[in-house]
Amino acid sequence: MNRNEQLFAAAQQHIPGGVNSPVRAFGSVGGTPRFFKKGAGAYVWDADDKKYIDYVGSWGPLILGHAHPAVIEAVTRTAQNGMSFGAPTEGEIEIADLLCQMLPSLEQVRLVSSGTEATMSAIRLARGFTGRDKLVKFEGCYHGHADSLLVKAGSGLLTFGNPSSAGVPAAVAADTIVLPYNDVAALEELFASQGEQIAALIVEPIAGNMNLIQPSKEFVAAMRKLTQDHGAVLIYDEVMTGFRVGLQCTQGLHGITPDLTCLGKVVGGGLPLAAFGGRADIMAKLAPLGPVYQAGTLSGNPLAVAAGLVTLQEISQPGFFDALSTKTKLLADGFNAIGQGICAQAVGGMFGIYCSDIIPHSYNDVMNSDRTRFNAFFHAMLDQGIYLAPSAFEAGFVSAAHSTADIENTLIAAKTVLKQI
Ligand code: KE4
Repeated sequence: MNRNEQLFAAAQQHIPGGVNSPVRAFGSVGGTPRFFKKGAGAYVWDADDKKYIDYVGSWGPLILGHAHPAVIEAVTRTAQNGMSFGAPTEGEIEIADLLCQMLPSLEQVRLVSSGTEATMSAIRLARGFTGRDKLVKFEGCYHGHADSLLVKAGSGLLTFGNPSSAGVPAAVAADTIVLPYNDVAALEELFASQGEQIAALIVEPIAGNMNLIQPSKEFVAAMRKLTQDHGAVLIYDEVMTGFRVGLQCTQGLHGITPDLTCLGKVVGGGLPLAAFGGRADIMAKLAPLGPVYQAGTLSGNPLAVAAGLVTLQEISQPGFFDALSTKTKLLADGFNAIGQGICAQAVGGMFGIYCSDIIPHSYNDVMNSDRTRFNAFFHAMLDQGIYLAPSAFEAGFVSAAHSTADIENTLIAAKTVLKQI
């Protein structure tokens, strides 16, 4: 047994499936998950000292790359003065002001510790604000693991073929209405019949949890118009796309002002920090001001705030996203040039690779991709020292630390393996 195999066996002794988040378990691609012991820039090293070019980046947060010196310095310096107070700190004001300055739709923002907390809280807030119960989500979208969202969800649920989780009471699931992503007619029909009962529509404005799927312009416009017309809250779940696809997130690309936005991943720079925010009149319903309760022991944690502040400042530097987008597009274009049953697309610093002849536009398109070929491709690339997301239903991420040479070496590896599998 190599070290990864030894550790995986040991991990399963007291950790269910040997992992603390299911998608890490290599369940759909098979084989032994890699236990990483070091990350630096674009690279990670596993327990057997094998080096990889990393295109997962902790599932999106590490837009600067692993162990960025400025992030490490800020976290280390902050830790010298204490880890957590359970009381307000100045840093929380600084990052709240910065987020509201960077994202015009944010009039107020509340910090939490995970994307799940952000979406769960935003939905409760929308229900409290409207006095309604119904929630609209889309098949294949994943918004974290709060009960009302584990209905036909993406990410690990889709990866393991059980899009609706056990343990969610039927009464809870009954208030969640699931529609096909990019289906304008279905959206119009629903709002025509139930619009006045709908508290909120939550969407991944660019989907990344059924692999990367882009919305049509019509779909984007319909979501905003229909929620506006019927008094429902439009929640943009930008936990993955926030400050990943561009400096003003997907809402900036779409020219849409959502009522609430959920953020995570990049905003914490690799530490547990997420956020939800938006219209002041809605946020005013939150405790301690209003009747909607939401809380967290480590919310606004000083170390996570320090990591997030440095990350947001670094990505705000002139040219950051031009350089990141150029490298990510170089990767996608390179995969498309290779062909061999693979195609790809890029948006800002995220990309999708599909074992398909077409770029998917819907959940069904993704489900028709060749998962067997993807799994073979994943392992062949792993052997070549390229770490892709261990699922055909996940997006990939490039960091500022990836060099053009890294991208070119990745494409050389892909060209080699695609001839062999
Ligand atoms: P967390 O609770 O995992 O911080 O965030 C949940 C979440 C919410 N919304 C979107 C759009 C998300 O992508 C996520 C989490 N993404 C997955 C990867 N696709 C996290 C990885 C994992 O589950 O281990």
